[in-house]
Formats: sequence, C-alpha cells, structure tokens
Amino acid sequence: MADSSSKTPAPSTTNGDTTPPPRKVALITGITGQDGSYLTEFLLNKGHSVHGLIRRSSNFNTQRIDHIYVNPHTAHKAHMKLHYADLSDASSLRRWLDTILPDEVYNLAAQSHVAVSFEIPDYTADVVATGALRLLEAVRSHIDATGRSHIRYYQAGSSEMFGSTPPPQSETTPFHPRSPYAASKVAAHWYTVNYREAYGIFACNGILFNHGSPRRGENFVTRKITRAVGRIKIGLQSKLFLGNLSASRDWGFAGDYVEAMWLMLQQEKADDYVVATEDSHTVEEFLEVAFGYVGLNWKDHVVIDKRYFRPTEVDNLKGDASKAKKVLGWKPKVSFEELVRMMVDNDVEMAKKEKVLVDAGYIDAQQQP
Ligand code: NDP
Ligand code: GDR
Repeated sequence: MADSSSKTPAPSTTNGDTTPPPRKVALITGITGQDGSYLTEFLLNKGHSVHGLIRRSSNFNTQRIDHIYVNPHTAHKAHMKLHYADLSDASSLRRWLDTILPDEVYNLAAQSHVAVSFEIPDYTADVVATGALRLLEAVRSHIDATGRSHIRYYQAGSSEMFGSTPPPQSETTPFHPRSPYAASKVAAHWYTVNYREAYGIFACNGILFNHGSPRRGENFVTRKITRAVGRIKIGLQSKLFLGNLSASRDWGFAGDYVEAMWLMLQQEKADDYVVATEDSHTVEEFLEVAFGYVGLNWKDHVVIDKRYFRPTEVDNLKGDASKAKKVLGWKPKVSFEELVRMMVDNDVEMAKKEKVLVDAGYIDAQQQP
C-alpha cells in the first residue's frame, strides 16, 4: 500500500514551527493528453507541485488542463507549471530535470495512435521508444550529477505490447506487438527494465489496458463513437464510418488508472504491473450500449469503411490485474456501462452546444470530428 509520506502534507508543529513540509514535485511528459490531465488533478489533490512538459504547437493544445491552469503573472502560488520540451530533444529533458528537481517523473508522452503509427513509423519509434530512452538517460545522468537517487520513474506501457498473444494477459505473458506503436512500447518497456537493473533507478512499467473518458482523443474508437452518438441524437450528423467491429478490448476509466500509476511509485520496490478491468467487450458491444443509451439503433447509422482497418490487427485484449490488486491495493471503480454512459452524456451536451453555434452560422455542421 501507499506510504504515509505520499499523503497531502500536514503543517509541522515541532517547536511551534507551522511551516508546511515541502511539496513533492512531479514532472509529467504528455500532460496535455487525456491521462496527463487526470494525473495532474490527482497529484495536485495529493499536495504535489506538478510540472508539465508541453511541446510547441501552432495552436494552443492545453484544452484538457486549462481548468487547472493559473496564470503565473497573476498567481504566485500556482502548483501546476508548464515548460516547453519535446521527447525528441534530449537537451530539453535534462535541462528541466536539473531545473525542476522532481521526486517523481511520469513519462506519458507518445504518438499514441496505433493506426497512425503505420503511417508515421519512424516518428512513432523516435518519440515512443527512443523518447523513453532519452528521458531515462536524462534521469540517470541527472542522478549522477546531483546524487538525487530517490527520484522515481513511471513508464506508460500498453496492452498493445501483447498484440496477438491470447488473453488473459498478465505481467508474465509474452509480448507479440502488431504495430510500430506497439513494437516501440515494447522497446520502451525493456529500456525501463534495463535502467532499473543496470543503474538501480526506481523505474516502473505500468502495462495499462485501454482506458477512456470524456477527455479521450476524438479519433480513438470509443470517443469517435460517443461523439457521433451525441451529434446524431442532436441532428448534426447521420452516419458514422468505422473499421473492424469485432476486436475486443478491456476498457476502463482513465481517472481510475492514473491512481495506479501513482501507487506504483509509492512502493518499496520498483516493479511492473498490469492495470485492467478484467472485463472485455467488442467494438460492436460498445456501439450497442452507446447508441442504445439514447434510444438509437447503431445499425441505422454505422457504415463500414476499409480505410479504418489496420494492416495487422490486435483481436482480443483482456487483462489479468491480480498483481496490481494484491500489491498496490488498486481496483477499478467505474464499470464498462458507467464509462459508456459518462462519455455519451458528455458528448450529448457537447453536441447541444455545437448545435447553437451551427444554428447561429458560426460553424459548419458537416465539420465532423
Ligand atoms: P494522448 O494521445 O491523449 O496524449 C499523448 C500526450 O503526449 C499529449 O500530451 C501529446 O502532446 C504528448 N506528446 C506527443 N508527442 C510528443 C513529443 N514528441 N514530445 C512531447 N510530448 C509529446 O495519450 P493518453 O493520455 O491516452 O495516453 C498516455 C500514455 O499512455 C501514452 O504514452 C499512451 O501511449 C499510453 N497508453 C494509453 C492508453 C489509453 O488507453 N489511453 C493505454 C495504454 C497506454 P500534444 O497534446 O501536443 O499532442
Ligand atoms: P487501440 O485503440 O488501438 O486499442 O489503442 P483504438 O480506439 O484506436 O482502436 C480500438 C479498436 O477499434 C477498432 N476500430 C477503430 N479504431 C479507430 N481508432 N477508429 C475507427 O474508426 C475504428 N473502427 C474500428 C480498431 O481496429 C481497434 O481494434 C489505444 C491507444 O490509446 C493506445 O495508445 C493504447 O496503448 C491502447 O489503446 C491500449
């Protein structure tokens, strides 16, 4: 279980000194992503200071964390701070480690779309595999230079690493990756194990199965479906184009999964853990629940489009999370049906707002996500 030092710091009363103990400092790559936003909220609630590395983009890409952001010009006590860096730029990673002096490093950044990794394999490997290596090497050299050996590292591993190996998949199941993304995650997994064994770094791999939320990227299948359900219900769209409906996934809620990441870093010993609901559903079952929830029949709206099929598919993922349950005391709180309903509720409300803009002529209803 988590140690007491990880709880929200209480003011010290020794010798009448009321100065609170220093906050733990977390560094998160991928803070603008789905998991980064939930992890930031979680760690701020634990009393951490959170530093996020964001990459330069021609548009602002901080929508998922804007509600937490405090303008540094107006607030001196902002506990979330953002810095420009990139997993493809080793110098930026080392510089921010030396500046921020984190206690915990969470490597969540990735080109995380499996289908897109077939289109940009070289870039995917550079960010997902070599990016993790760059960050581990930055941590190693930072520890060498500063002696800060208490630093802890989390690597965002994926159930995609199991690929075609049949379920249930646990920490001892062999990897058989089926995409450039998955092969890159396997490399990142073994880099992490190697830095733990070679240099004694406290480095953990979380092998997380699919997890979604209302903040899920809109081109992953679950959010693509719930966005379409909202828009179809409100009359902004009539068809939804999808690929393979027979693949099975073990879908959980992202808010539950970030707790497991933190728990891994609170243990006495660094280790690797599968995080999953142990329940699995096909894409078709997701469609049934999502459309059915708002009184629609998915068969009236879904059109199969070959462009969404992958050169190699992962057919069946279902995790065995007994180690995380036993050692971390972790378990998921949100069921599959609750997750689908949470996402559909969010996206029906979003579609209603879109409709106001469409009716006022500000946006085009044909602009589909
Ligand atoms: P997202 O795609 O939502 O977020 C990815 C994040 O990585 C974004 O903040 C993105 O920035 C950032 N990023 C991408 N490329 C770079 C780069 N070159 N340098 C720095 N940052 C970069 O992913 P999730 O939040 O869903 O997932 C978090 C991690 O967990 C990822 O590593 C993913 O592969 C892994 N994972 C996710 C699972 C899931 O079901 N969600 C399951 C298992 C593993 P920007 O906002 O600018 O695009
Ligand atoms: P996945 O998620 O590949 O499991 O990776 P995704 O939602 O992209 O695909 C799940 C399954 O749905 C099928 N599918 C479609 N997928 C997409 N994106 N779009 C479609 O139109 C569509 N139609 C059918 C896919 O073929 C697949 O079988 C996610 C990512 O978050 C990874 O970063 C993470 O590591 C894994 O989950 C665990």
